[in-house]
Amino acid sequence: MPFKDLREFIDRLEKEGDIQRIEEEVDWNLEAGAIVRHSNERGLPAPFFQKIKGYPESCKIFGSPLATLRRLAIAMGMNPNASTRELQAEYLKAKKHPIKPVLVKDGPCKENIHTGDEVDLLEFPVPMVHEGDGGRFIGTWHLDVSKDPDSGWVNWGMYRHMIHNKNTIGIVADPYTHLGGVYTQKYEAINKPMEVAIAVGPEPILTFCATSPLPYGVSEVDIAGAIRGEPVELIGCETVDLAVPATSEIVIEGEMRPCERIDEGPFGEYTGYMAALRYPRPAIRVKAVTHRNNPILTMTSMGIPVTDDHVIMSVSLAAELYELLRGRGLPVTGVSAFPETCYLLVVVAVKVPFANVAWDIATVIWASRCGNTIPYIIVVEDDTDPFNMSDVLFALATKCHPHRGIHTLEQTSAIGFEPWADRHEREYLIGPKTYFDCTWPVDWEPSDIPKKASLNQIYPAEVRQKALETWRKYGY
Ligand SMILES: Cc1cc2nc3c(=O)[nH]c(=O)nc-3n(C[C@H](O)[C@H](O)[C@H](O)COP(=O)(O)O)c2cc1C
Ligand SMILES: [Mn+2]
Repeated sequence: MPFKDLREFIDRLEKEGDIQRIEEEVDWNLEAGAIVRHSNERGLPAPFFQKIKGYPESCKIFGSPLATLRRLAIAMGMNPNASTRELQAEYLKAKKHPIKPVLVKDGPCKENIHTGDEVDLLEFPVPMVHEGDGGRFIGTWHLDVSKDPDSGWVNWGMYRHMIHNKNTIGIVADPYTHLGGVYTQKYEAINKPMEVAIAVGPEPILTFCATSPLPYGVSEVDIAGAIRGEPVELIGCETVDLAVPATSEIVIEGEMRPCERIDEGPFGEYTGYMAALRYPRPAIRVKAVTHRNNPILTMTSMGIPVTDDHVIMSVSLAAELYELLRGRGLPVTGVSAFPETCYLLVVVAVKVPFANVAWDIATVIWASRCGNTIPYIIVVEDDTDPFNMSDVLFALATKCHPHRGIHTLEQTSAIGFEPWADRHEREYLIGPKTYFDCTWPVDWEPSDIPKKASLNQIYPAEVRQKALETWRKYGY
């Protein structure tokens, strides 16, 4: 049975012992962010703040819903101990059987409705997440709904929202994202505002799908339905022609005016640093806010691994790349994006079919919507388990030629968040990309390839068998 809403998910985590209720009063100003951060850095249960300084007891904050693989597995309705590879397989399976949402007339997100002058986003205990952030961020765990003006295609994504004032928020939807692309290339081109609806605190798997790098034209809500095994219930908005999950905790409706830019950021980011500049970025003028009684504001405290986005991308992004490469006929056997590498690095394992297959893999990834932001790719042979970091480091150190095995393209598109980027690169979103080829060259003689000195490869089967039996005799 899928979760009906965030609250049912919280109840389940409570049963699993994976929530820390915090009854003491906590300050929205940095303190909540610091506690969530601590839970991320130690892999601890998700903090659930019951009392926020200066706010009524009815307002609560829930931090890092999916910051561990275990919580993501639970959200997907899987065995809590499922592996990354298993979650990837489940995600890819669901994608084959999309389930369209249904529209309902009533839902808890309409329990309170504020429009026009009544809108005040600071009625919620919006956190100042990190010291040095450009402001308080109401959107660090939510989903954004928008529509293509030509085809009517509805897109979900997650793009951060900083508060400018009580009814204006920022949005960072990079040009390569669907919302960012549709806004600049379609709405601004015809000088029309773009409507946006933001659902804060929907059922967690909906947020997971919103952040998945699904291709253009695919509606994330259909994939969410597939993972749930039941359609998502949507409800129409009050002031925009969009629909949101009916059980969302808080819904923000508004529009992005063409060509409007307001200084936004900085913010502690998924790369583990506060690297991108404060910069004029698009904004959303809020027309209505609706919310449940006793609303739960969801938040993350982005930064060094492991946070929600690192866990999510180790499943969805890596699975998308796997499917993409397989779809191009490349005999890839696994793709991993270790949470520790902030999805700036992916590892691809392949049964080498021809010389320099690593080049094909890298170019397919870099030319794709979901892979153009990944500056590092490690290509290993299928005898290396791409999900085992020790195996990957061993392959990198022993099979990648320090000169011929490392290939760099100097001037490519970039995201401006890379901690190593200089000021010019950050401002113009330019940067290098590198792939590491950890495969034995196809043009080597078989006798030139060193034999691996492992138990499995360098001993005759009977000697290996005997060695194992000897150990077993000693009780190992
Ligand atoms: C917690 C979290 C925060 C994110 N914040 C942003 C953001 O501020 N800007 C952005 O462009 N992408 C952000 N992303 C990544 C996008 O959600 C992701 O690229 C998604 O695929 C975008 O949807 P789209 O492909 O439909 O455009 C974030 C992801 C997560 C998990
Ligand atoms: Mn999309």
